[in-house]
Amino acid sequence: MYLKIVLSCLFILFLQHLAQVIYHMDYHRVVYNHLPGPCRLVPGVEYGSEDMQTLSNGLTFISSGFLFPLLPKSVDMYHEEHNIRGKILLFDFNHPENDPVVLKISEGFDQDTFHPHGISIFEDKQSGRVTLFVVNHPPGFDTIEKFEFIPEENLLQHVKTYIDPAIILVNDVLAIGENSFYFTNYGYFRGYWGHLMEFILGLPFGNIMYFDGNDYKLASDGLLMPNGLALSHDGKTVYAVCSKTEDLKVYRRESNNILEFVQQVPLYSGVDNPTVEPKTGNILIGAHPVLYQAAEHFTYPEVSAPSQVLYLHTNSTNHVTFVTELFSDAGHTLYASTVASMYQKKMLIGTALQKLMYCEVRTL
Ligand SMILES: *[C@@H]1O[C@H](CO)[C@@H](O)[C@H](O)[C@H]1NC(C)=O
Ligand SMILES: CC(=O)N[C@H]1CO[C@H](CO)[C@@H](O)[C@@H]1O
Repeated sequence: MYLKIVLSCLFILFLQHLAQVIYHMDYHRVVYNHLPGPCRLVPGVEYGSEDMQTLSNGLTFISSGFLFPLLPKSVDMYHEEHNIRGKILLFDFNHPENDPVVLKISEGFDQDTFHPHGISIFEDKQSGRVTLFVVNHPPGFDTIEKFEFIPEENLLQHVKTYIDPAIILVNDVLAIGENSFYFTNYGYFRGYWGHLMEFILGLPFGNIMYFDGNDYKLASDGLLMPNGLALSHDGKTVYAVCSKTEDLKVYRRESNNILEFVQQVPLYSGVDNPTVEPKTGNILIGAHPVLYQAAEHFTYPEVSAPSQVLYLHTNSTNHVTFVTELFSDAGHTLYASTVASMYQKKMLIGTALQKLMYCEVRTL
């Protein structure tokens, strides 16, 4: 009798969880199209523009050639078939008619195993020096690479590779100084099945770590698939996007760089990578509004999936006050947007495995 009750309860719990997982896949969602102004695809970018960041002068660094340990073999094959190489592109918002330039990388750095993912830039206001941190997924383990940008030669001078047991399954990096950064560990398991278990059971094994130049320390933990990171202009607030819980979390940086949770902004969409707009401090997020289509796209990159860009208005204390949908594409032109960056009412929208779009923003 008791056994029956316990078993029924477990069964009901299981059903409830299953319903949640199915709901999360967005089979019920419909996406319509709208643009913020004239938009066009940027020539020359066919195989990914996964993460990007715009400097105060409008120069924008874009990572391309994304490959993630958790992606299925079919994506490796897609890479091989199209001879996709990891690279960093440079786009100039002051001359949007010019196509992005592929930055050269200094000799000695292994470009064959370069699979860039999240990127972040530290701009030294005094010296003007630009330091670029890039999450890399060479076979078997993750690293964070540090480069110095040499503008006269369009060159990235490789400076250092960070390898550590704390760098587990990294998604994004957030530069704080020339030698310090935050980064997200997306989860604990690097294998397909381990990760599937984390996803289905909702195990919060993700975290945000801080590196101070010498040591790695935990800045925030118990997170469900923390993804992209961004920093407010005053440097006091860190924004983190969690894909699984479909929200943006706002954290205050304590003096010891531990992150104190401040606000949770539910977004009800498969949100991906945030960027902060140089002038206003408002946040742009690329998102996957329909998860089951995104999942199919991340298995077979030629299959379309909808795109969405959300614009989060912030107030002077870096709280999010309201959200505008800037761009929506049911999957006709741009497949599976992951990130967007804006500069003086012009916007770039990136994708993990496909094209790059440029828009003029006239609706804000
Ligand atoms: C910003 O918004 C938050 C949340 O709505 C609010 O608590 C805070 O007081 C606001 N700050 C200012 C300066 O208005
Ligand atoms: C830097 C970063 O957070 N990248 C994320 C952006 O989008 C892709 C595609 O879904 C994610 O897998 C990345 O983790």
